Amino acid sequence: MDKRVQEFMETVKVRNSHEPEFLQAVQEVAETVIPYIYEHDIYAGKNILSRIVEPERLISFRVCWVDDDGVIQINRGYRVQMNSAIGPYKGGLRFHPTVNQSVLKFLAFEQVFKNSLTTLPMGGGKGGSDFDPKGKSDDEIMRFCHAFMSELFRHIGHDTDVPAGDIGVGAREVGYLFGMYKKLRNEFTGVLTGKGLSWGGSQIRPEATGYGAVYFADSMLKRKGDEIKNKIILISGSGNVAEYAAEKCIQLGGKVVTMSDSSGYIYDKDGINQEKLDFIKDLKNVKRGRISEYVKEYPSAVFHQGKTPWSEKCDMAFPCATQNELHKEDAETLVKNGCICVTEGANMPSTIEAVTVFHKAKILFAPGKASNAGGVATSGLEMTQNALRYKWTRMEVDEKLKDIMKDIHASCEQYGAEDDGFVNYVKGANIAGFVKVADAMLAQGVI
Ligand code: NDP
Ligand code: 2IT
Repeated sequence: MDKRVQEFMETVKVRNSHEPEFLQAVQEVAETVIPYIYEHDIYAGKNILSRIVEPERLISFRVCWVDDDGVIQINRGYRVQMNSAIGPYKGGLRFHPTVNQSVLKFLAFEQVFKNSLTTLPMGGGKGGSDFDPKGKSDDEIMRFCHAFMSELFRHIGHDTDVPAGDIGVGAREVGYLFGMYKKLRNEFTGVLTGKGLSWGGSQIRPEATGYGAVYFADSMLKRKGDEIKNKIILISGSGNVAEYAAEKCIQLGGKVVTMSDSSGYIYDKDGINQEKLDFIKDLKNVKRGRISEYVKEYPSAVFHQGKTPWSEKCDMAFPCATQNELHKEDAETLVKNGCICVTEGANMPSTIEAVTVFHKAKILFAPGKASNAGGVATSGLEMTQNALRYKWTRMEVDEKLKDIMKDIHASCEQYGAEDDGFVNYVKGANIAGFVKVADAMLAQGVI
């Protein structure tokens, strides 16, 4: 590791020693941004990155609610308001038992760079709870969401901080959260994104992260004169991002052979077509079932319990489940099996060692902060429509999303292209995201 990066990381480690995910996300950015800072005098002596790694505000609160058996449950809620240099804090809420301060700080940190890349005026934030939605009744979900918002409402607002969904938070949860916010504040504003279409939501927001990731992969392939048509594709996850990444791959003629959840993955040698994907959407979003049930409906498919899909042969891979789900050995297997393109739909699904393998092999690799930015970008478009009290058509929003993903790809190329024509998308995304935020911070002074 570069000595300057090492020194910087030592100081960050002292302050955040029990936060491995946060340290991982910071290291990945520091490795590319610190050399850039040293090459550009305007950042000298300003401690910009040291300021960016410190949240502007970190809120932690108790959430009490009563379950269906009348038992009082206690969870922990958080909101990390990381950086507001270029706009109000913006980022999702995650409900998952693994949520803690480290996970939310890593996500909020990534969000700062991602939101900067979208070209829209959004700062970075993230929040959530260690609440586990699995197995909870609809009433319990509602009571939890209402209890969570009964504290969060004090800290957010359409010009202050605008949350949205993430793992465990989809349209249903956003509805309950919005309802309580509206009641407590007595105002109908765009304080959350991912709302339903009839009450302020945007067309394409549910699809945007998955579609956007595929648009980004398409740009990477096109640059090399290639396309998604006929490619064999591995997808992990079967939630919001995975479902719509699969849908767009299918529409563009790709053959998606895997999807997964935390219990394992299904392999369908015939490919998951739109009809099979509709079955998965209904299974996961309406019936709230498990991906293993796919093989009962389609017996030619196989379920691999407790495994991730990366050992299957493919041309392209989209990790769309969670952080650190793709390790060094998985990356080596993917490369050995001929995979030419890995596009992150999830946030930080590949470990630092896995990314090094992709870079050494010089295959196309898109980090989540670039390739999954379509979701928050479309949230930004939802905020604009709410502010205008106006609605764009499905086609209009999709066109804007495509343009934004092309712009993000171009920014990555601008800062990440190497002499031999290879694009280091990690370097490109980090530096392009950093420059906009850092310049705004310099303009605003020491605050
Ligand atoms: P969902 O809750 O809709 O789906 C999550 C999926 O990932 C499920 O299939 C879930 O399986 C699986 N998963 C979750 N945790 C684990 C785990 N620890 N190990 C294995 N599988 C796991 O979430 P999203 O699709 O919204 O989010 C997926 C990823 O995409 C996350 O990294 C999120 O931060 C990122 N992202 C989301 C955006 C959005 O707009 N929603 C935008 C940008 C990024 P199971 O049901 O078994 O838990
Ligand atoms: O990680 C992410 O970018 C999200 N979960 C979406 C955030 C948003 O505000 O739409």
